[in-house]
Amino acid sequence: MRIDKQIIDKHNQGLLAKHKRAFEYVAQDIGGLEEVIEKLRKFQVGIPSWALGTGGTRFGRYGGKGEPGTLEQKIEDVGLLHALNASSGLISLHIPWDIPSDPERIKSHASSYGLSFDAVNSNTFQDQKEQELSYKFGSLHHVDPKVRKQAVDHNIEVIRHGISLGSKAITVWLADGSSFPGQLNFREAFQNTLESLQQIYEHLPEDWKMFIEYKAFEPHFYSTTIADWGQSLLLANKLGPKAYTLVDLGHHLPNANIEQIVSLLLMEGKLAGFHFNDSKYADDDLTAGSIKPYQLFLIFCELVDGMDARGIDHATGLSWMIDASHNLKDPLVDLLQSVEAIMIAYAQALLVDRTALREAQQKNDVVGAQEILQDTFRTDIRAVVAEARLRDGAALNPVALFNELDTRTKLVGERGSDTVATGL
Ligand code: AFD
Ligand code: MN
Ligand code: MN
Repeated sequence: MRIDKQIIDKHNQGLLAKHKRAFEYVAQDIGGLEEVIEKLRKFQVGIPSWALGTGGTRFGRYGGKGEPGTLEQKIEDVGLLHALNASSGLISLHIPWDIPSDPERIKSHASSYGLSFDAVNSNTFQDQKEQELSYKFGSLHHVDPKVRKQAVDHNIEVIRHGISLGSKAITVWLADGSSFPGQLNFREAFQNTLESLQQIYEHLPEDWKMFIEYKAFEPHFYSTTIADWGQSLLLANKLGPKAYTLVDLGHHLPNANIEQIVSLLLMEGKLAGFHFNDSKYADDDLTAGSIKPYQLFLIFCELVDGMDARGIDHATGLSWMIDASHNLKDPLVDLLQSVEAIMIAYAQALLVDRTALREAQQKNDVVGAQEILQDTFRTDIRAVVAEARLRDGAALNPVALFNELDTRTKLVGERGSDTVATGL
């Protein structure tokens, strides 16, 4: 389903007067908005192919309707998001759920929607039908070298698929861990993982990166072999300059200070980027910014500060992906909400007076520093984010237009109501 430009223009015409009032109201007190808007227009969020369908929990799944059942349809859905918000220009594939049978055709299908391919994701957390050896007791950390080799070969295959689509990174998330004391020798598990990752690393093209994603717990509940940023960074440093640490916001123990982790990984030049989502308790994979928007803002404050300190291009220097899975809302609406929350946090972080903040810090002016951040966070700059969309011919209110067009009904009309997207 493609959205015609004149439909978007008509939607915007109806909202333009109100938008202009809101934008002028913000502009009267805040300078530098043109620079912020240009940065917002360049900033693209990677959409995970596995979030385009209704997710489930271990207690079941309530299937959605008109969901994408093929890679082509997943690309069409991300293209729809991108037409609405001009900020979803990347799709992150998961192999083997998204095998591109004809890469050239898939690439041109994606580019017809203005999309390119973000990191590809390997999967050694599930046994596939034709798989010879099981990952029940792990993959890259497995005690059996034959299982490790099978998992290494899968990751090399994923890199090959990524190369065929123009991707430049592979994300390795391992479910490897243990659920009982004594089950694993921790050092052996770490060493096996490192040696396996080294074998994969050797197959990375020169201009590729490996993102090593950590997760505190789940699916194992006593230990995870890459459980925190320290273990991921240790591996990344041992592997070499193409290996980085990927921060999934839901992968920390409750109340972890993620913005501090982000700041230090940036300092080390080892931050890969993010899997954005939100959570209350664990890897809840909820809409970004829906539970802890202040945390998301503080993370972006560290990002802007750290990227500028290292001269990293905000749009292309790191990988900005969503990783969420939904079972209550329309997945496409939820993704529109997530992208909006990310763009707002980024825009607000760009508007923090960092000179004044530094002065307050140097004077131990706790209240002054706090007020600088809270003041920016409490300033409604949604009109600035909307202005960036408007200038790119996208919708002033993407969710409203998605609903006005009765998009899901149209997708059911095109696909039937029983398609179920593969994925988590
Ligand atoms: C699950 C894992 C992890 C991974 C994602 C896609 O927790 O976040 O990145 O699946 O493989 O959410
Ligand atoms: Mn993730
Ligand atoms: Mn996760």
